Amino acid sequence: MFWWKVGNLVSLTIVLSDSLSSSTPCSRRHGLCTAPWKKWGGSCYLSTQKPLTYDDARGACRRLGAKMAAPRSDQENDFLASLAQGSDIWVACTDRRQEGEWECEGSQDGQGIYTNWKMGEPNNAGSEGSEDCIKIRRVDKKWNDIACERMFLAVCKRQFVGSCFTTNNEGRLEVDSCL
Ligand SMILES: [Ca+2]
Ligand SMILES: [Ca+2]
Repeated sequence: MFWWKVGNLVSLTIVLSDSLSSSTPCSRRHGLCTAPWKKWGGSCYLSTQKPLTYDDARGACRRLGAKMAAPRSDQENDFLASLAQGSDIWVACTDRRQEGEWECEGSQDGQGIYTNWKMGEPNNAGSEGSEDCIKIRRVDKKWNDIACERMFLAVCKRQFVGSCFTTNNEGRLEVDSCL
């Protein structure tokens, strides 16, 4: 029985190795998010353990091999809020470079970004003098621009450990899939 199992493992390994050189496009995207990272969409997400300033949160995510998350849809915005467990959280966008021109992690110049501003925001107000970073408000998941020196949780986002492979309708790996 033991050798039978090993034999199957070897043949599976061969199939996977063969597939590495395949250029077949993946029909479905799969991947692994190792605990405690949570899988959503095509990425893995993890909240910081404690509130941090905007820059410290960015650094914390980088040290994890990730980037601070900037949601690109209502669905992703809600998902980030759910990970923060009732806390306010940073959005990886800033208008430090040019007041009023928001640049987000992963966005490219000239492209529109997803936003979810609370009515009346962004207002660049606040007692600190300027508000050049963004938090998601825990009460309604809307955005407010706020001083970058404040401290909130952040959600880090990174790609799957594996990339993708193709499965059939029964969930079985297909021979011509790619990794
Ligand atoms: Ca500002
Ligand atoms: Ca504000």
